[in-house]
Amino acid sequence: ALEPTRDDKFSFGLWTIGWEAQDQFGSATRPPLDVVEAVNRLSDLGAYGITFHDDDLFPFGSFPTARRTQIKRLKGALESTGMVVPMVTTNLFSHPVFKDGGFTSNDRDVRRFALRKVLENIDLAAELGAETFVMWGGREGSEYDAAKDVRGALARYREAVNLLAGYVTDNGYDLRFAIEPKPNEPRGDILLPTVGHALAFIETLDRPEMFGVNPETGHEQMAGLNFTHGIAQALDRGKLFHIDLNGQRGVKFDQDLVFGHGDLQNAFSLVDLLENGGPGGSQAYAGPRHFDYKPSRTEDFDGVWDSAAANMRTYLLLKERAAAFRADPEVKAALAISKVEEINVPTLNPGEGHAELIADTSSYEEFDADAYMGGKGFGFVKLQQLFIEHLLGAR
Ligand code: 3MF
Ligand code: MG
Ligand code: MG
Ligand code: MG
Repeated sequence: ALEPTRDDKFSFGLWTIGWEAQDQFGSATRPPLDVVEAVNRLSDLGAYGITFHDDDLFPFGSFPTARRTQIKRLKGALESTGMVVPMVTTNLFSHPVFKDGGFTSNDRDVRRFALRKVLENIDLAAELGAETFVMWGGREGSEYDAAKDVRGALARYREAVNLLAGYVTDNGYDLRFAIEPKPNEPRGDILLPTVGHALAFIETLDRPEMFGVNPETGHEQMAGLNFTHGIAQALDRGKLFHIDLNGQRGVKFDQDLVFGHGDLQNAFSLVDLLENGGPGGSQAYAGPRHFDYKPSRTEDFDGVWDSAAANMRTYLLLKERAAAFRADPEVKAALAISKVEEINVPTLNPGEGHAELIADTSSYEEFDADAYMGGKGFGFVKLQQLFIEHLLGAR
């Protein structure tokens, strides 16, 4: 069960394993990776999908013939391996033209160019049978408050994505959009910084049903937020369209470590939620388990493939541990003492409104709040210790 199979739906960005490892302070430490090699190696490791930005496949500004050549090579590799492209995304952040953003650049000409680049890429996503179109607005933001009219920028963001949804609808494409929040980096502050911000924005769109989120582990954790909580809130709204799994250790730059190599406890609760958080303990999320990580700059190509395999193995280990946690009678007893399931019992009786609640003197007048002083505790720490022991493989 620790051997990845296609059914596990593991996918990787071409930009992850293909990262040449140039960073703010140093040049590349690895040569480029060809897309055909990437598909073949990932397939051998047990992944089912590969994703990419337009510019990962063919350089910015490529002529149509060069584009077609690369698309053909990718398609050939997909055919020979059985790999799929579940998601496509657009690079609106690398080229100098996007230095102040794409959809929300102060420069209107840039905004129109960005829209055209995305429209072209949507055609490619549809051609390859992708289900999800991710939008990470890494350059949509600012460093200086006076330099960006945030309300105007949000209006332009809305205008842009409304146009894109209309394009998908008019062309009859079977494609949904997933907005990827991030609080900062590369901009000082990025618009739609967290899952919650993105969910609120989606409700303001013309076709909100076509939009969900693509949360990334490290992006929420960079803001000191609980990734599992963010995912749970997205699931609550039926908005978890896609996910970027990786590792992050605390509030600092976007580390993009292997999944589980950051906050391991949060990774465990996340896998438990995805795998067992549906109705009656069923799977809560059926989409790709997509890794958006960076093989560390210290690694050679063996290290790249070891790290790719590590993402999947860690996920499967945590899935196995989560199943054991859920099956343990002691855990079940601890969950009952902690009243974890009682949160699913509505607070009001069937048909009860405020008048009936006020009429129920047992809820207030006769309720003994003081009994909670020194009274029974919730036993959360004992439950947490069981969680840790299962995570450690000690039970
Ligand atoms: C940056 C990211 C992005 C997005 C990608 C997919 C380059 O921190 O996470 O990766 O995931 O653009 O939309
Ligand atoms: Mg990221
Ligand atoms: Mg990241
Ligand atoms: Mg990402």
